[in-house]
Amino acid sequence: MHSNTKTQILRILRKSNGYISGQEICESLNISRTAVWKVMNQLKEDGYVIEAVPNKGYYIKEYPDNISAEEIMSRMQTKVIAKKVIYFLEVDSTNNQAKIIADQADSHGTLLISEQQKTGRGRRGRNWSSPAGTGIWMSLILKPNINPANASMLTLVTALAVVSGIVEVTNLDARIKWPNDVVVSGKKVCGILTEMSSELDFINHLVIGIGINANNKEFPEDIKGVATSLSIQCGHVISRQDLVAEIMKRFEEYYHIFLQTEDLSGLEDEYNKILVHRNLPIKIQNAGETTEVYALGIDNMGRLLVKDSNNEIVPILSGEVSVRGISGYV
Ligand code: BTX
Repeated sequence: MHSNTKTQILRILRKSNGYISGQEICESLNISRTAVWKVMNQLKEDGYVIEAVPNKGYYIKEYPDNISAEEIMSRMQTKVIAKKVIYFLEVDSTNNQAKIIADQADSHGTLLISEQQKTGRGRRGRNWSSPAGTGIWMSLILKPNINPANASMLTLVTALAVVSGIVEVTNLDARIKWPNDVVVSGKKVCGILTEMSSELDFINHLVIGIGINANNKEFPEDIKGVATSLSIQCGHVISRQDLVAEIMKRFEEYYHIFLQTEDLSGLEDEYNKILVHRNLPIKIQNAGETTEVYALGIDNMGRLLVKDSNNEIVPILSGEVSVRGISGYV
């Protein structure tokens, strides 16, 4: 059975308000009754609770906690982003897998997602804890026709999409720790790792890796102090499917706005509203030196504008420094 059929049937079932007959599904997809019946059986095996009532048809009563390619694709109403989804039960790193297929002609917008990463990576060789069945470990392939020098701003665009998605799905007060950590209650719920293959003036591809602690109940000793999950913060399990779909939808909107100017002119206000350090004193660490400054907000190039002890406004480039609140991680 082609996975497209499964995606289409899921989409039809989700859209129909109540029961939909096998006949209607056959007609709208131009497939046989047997094909529909086969997909229904597969869906049941995947954990969907489907009611089949004679003369009425099919109805999905319960959705499993499933982030399969078909489940995510059947939810997407985007034009390009995450129209194609590749799902893994286990992988080294979704960023690694994305890089392997990124040079294929039609890979732009493809989303790779895994239940577990064996060697999930953070920035600069750091480790990203990615246990099975709890989080959202995913990578998006993009091939933007922009100046490579502007590509790092897409990490900020992604952080904005993640926060908007989290707020929509959970109502939590999620914020951005510049440039690209997403925090709730002062602890990290999401990290973003953007990797690029480019020539001086041309981007071959970008891979944006997004790791979200969705339903983690606990964390390894070494990150307990800085990490939290959305479910810990909400007090209930959250739907990973809803969150992935919402983030991809937001990302497509923001990406479009970014491309119009190739900078953050159209997004900086929204970003600054959810910046955790805005108008607060912070410490910046650069090459072993720590300075206390006052964070103002980002500019249209994604630089953090800070006021130094001489009351001068200085732009800070991401990658250059590590930002810390006066008392700890945030
Ligand atoms: P980062 O370098 O900002 O953060 C890494 C640091 O965060 C680690 O050194 C550790 O202290 C802490 N940490 C590790 N795991 C977690 C966690 N689950 N929650 C909170 N804090 C943690 C951030 O790098 C970029 C992370 C990107 C992860 C995605 S997942 C999909 C894709 N594939 C992949 O290998 N990486 C990306």
